[in-house]
Amino acid sequence: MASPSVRRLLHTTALLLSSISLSWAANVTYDFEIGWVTANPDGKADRPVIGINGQWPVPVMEVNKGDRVIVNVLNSLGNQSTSLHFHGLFMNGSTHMDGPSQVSQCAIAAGSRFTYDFVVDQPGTYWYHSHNKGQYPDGLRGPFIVHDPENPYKDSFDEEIVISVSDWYHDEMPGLIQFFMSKENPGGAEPVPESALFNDTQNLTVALQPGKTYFVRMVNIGAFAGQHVWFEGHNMTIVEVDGVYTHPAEASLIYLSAAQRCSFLLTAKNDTTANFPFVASMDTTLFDSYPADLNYNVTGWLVYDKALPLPDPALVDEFDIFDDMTLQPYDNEPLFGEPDQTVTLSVIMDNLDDGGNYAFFDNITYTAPKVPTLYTVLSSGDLATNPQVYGEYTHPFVLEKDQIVEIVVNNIDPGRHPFHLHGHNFQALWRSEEEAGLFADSNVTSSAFPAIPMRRDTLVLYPDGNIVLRFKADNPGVWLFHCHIEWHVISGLAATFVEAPLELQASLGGKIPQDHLDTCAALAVPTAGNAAGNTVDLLDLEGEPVPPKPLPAGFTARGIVALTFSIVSGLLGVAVIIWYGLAGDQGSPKAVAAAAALAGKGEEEHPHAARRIAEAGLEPPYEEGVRGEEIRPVSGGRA
Ligand SMILES: [Cu+2]
Repeated sequence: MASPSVRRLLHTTALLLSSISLSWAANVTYDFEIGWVTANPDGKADRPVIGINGQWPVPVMEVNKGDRVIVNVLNSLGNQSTSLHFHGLFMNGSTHMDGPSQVSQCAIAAGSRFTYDFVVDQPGTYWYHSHNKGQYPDGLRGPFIVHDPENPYKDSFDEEIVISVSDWYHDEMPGLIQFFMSKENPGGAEPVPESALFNDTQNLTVALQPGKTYFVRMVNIGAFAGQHVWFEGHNMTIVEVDGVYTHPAEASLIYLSAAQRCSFLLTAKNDTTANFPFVASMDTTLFDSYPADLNYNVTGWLVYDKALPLPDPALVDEFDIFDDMTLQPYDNEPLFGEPDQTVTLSVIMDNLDDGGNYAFFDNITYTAPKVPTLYTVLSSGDLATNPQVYGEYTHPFVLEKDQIVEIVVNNIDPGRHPFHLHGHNFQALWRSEEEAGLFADSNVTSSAFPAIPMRRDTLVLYPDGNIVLRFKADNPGVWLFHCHIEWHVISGLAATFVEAPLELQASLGGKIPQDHLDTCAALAVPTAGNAAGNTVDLLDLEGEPVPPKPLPAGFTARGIVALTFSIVSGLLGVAVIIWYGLAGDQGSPKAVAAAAALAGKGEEEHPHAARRIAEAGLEPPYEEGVRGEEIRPVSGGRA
C-alpha cells in the first residue's frame, strides 16, 4: 500500500497528466464556403451538388477529443438557405450551435455568414449535415471524426479508415420534396434513390497491408436507405457505435440505418494472394417501387495486390444481420432507474386536406414555428417551462434538469424508422420484433430491460413494433427527436424536447452571437416571442404556423390510400404478368431465387426486384467508366 506522501505524489502526477492532456486541446478552424458544384458520383448523371470551397465530396472533418471547433460558414448557394448540424455531438453548453433551422437557429440566408463554435468532449465517429429543408441529400453531408488519444482499443489496431455509405439521387431535393408531399403522391411513396455510394463514389478500393489491423469507421450519410454491409473473407469486430465504445462483438454483416455509425476492427489476411470485395446493399424493404435502372448495391475492394483482379461479389442467400441490441457499452453504464417522465409517441402516416401524406407522432405533424424554439426559451421568462409557448405543432416536451426521461415509440406503420435524439445518446432498453403492436399492450416489464443497455444516438424501430429508450436530462438545450429518414423529417415526424429551460436562460440568455441574429433579420424571422411570434401575450398562439387541416368528414385518408394502392397493385399485377411473358431466360429460377434472396424477400412479393437483380447481379456490379477512387488508411493506433 502506498504511503500518504507517495499517494500525494501519484495524485500530483495524475493532475499533471490531466493538465497535459487538456493542453493537447487545440482550436480547429474550418472556413466553409458552401456553394454549388457539378458532380457525377455514380457515373450516370451530372448534377448540381452542394459542395464546400468548390469541392465535392465535402471534406471529412477531423478533430481530437477536447478540441474547440470553429466553423466559419459563408452561404454562397445563391438560391437556398442552409445550416449545419453536427450529428451526435452533445453540444453541452452550446445548444445554439446544434444546427436545425427554426429549432436552435435561423437558417443561414443566402449571402450570409454564420459561425459555429463549440468544444468537442466526446470521442468517436460522427457526421455533419445540413439540417434545413431536407437539403443534405443534395450533397452537404460528410463524416466528422473525433480522434481519441485514450481510445481503449488503441493498442489493438495499426491504422484508421473512414468509409461513408450513402444512397444517391439524380434529382435535386426541392423538386423531389414537392412531388413527395403533393396530392399526386397520396400514399406518401418516398422517392427511391438511383444508386448507392461508398465515400461518394463507386468502385472504391482500400489498400490493405497483410497482417495489419484497421479501425474502420463506417458512417451512413444517406437520406433514406438503410444499408447492409459486409466484407467478403473478413469479420468485423464491432468496438464503437454512434460514438459509444462497446465491448468487442463479432459480426459478419451489419445494418446501418441513415445516420448510424459503426466502427470495427478488421484484420487483414497474412497473404496477398487475392483481393476481396465489400458490399453495401440498400434495404429495399423501405422502397415502394423499383425503378428499372436501380442498382441498389455498391461494391468496393480490399486490395492486397493491385496487379490482381477485383472479383465480383458473391450473391448472398440472406442477410444475417448483427443485432445491435446485444451490444454493451465499454463503460458498463448501468440501466437508469425508473423514469421521472415518460413520453409515449406513436408513428402514424396519414393524409391531410391538401392531399399530401404527412407523418405524425400521435395526432401532431411537426410544423416549424415562427420563432426558433431556442429563442422562445430565451424570451419567455418563467413561462419557458410551459410547453404551450412553443406551439402545438413543434410537439414540445419540457424536461426538468437531471430527470430520467423514458421515450416509448410505437410504430403504427409498416415501415422501418431510425429514430435520432439530438443532444444525447440514449440507453436502448427494448426493441420489439416486427408486428408486436403497442408497447403498452405487450407484457414486457422493466425486468426485461438489460442491466447494461446498449447506448447510441440513432436506433431502428421495426415495422409495427415498438422501442423503449431512456436518457438523463443533463444537457440544457432544445433538442429534436426525429426519424432520420429525410422524407419523414420533411413530412413531420419530429418532436421537440425543451430541456431545463430556466437553466438554459441562465447560461445562454443574452449570449446568442450577433451573426446568428443577423441571419434571422436577413430572412425576416423574429427572434423573440412564442411560436406565433407574440411577445406580449406568450400564451396567445393565434397565428402560429399550422399544418393543413384534416380531411373533411366522410373522406377517410386510409380509404383513399387503400384505393390508390389497390389500383397501383392491380396495374403492377398486369405488368408482372406481361413481364413474365416477355422475360425469357432472364427469369430463370436460379437467377430469380438468388436475386430475391439478395433483395431480402420472397420473389412473389417483388418480382421487379428479382428481375433487376437477376440482370444486375449476373453482370459486373458496377458501371464502366465510373471514377474509382483509392483510399489509403491514415496512421493511428499502435505505432
Ligand atoms: Cu421514418
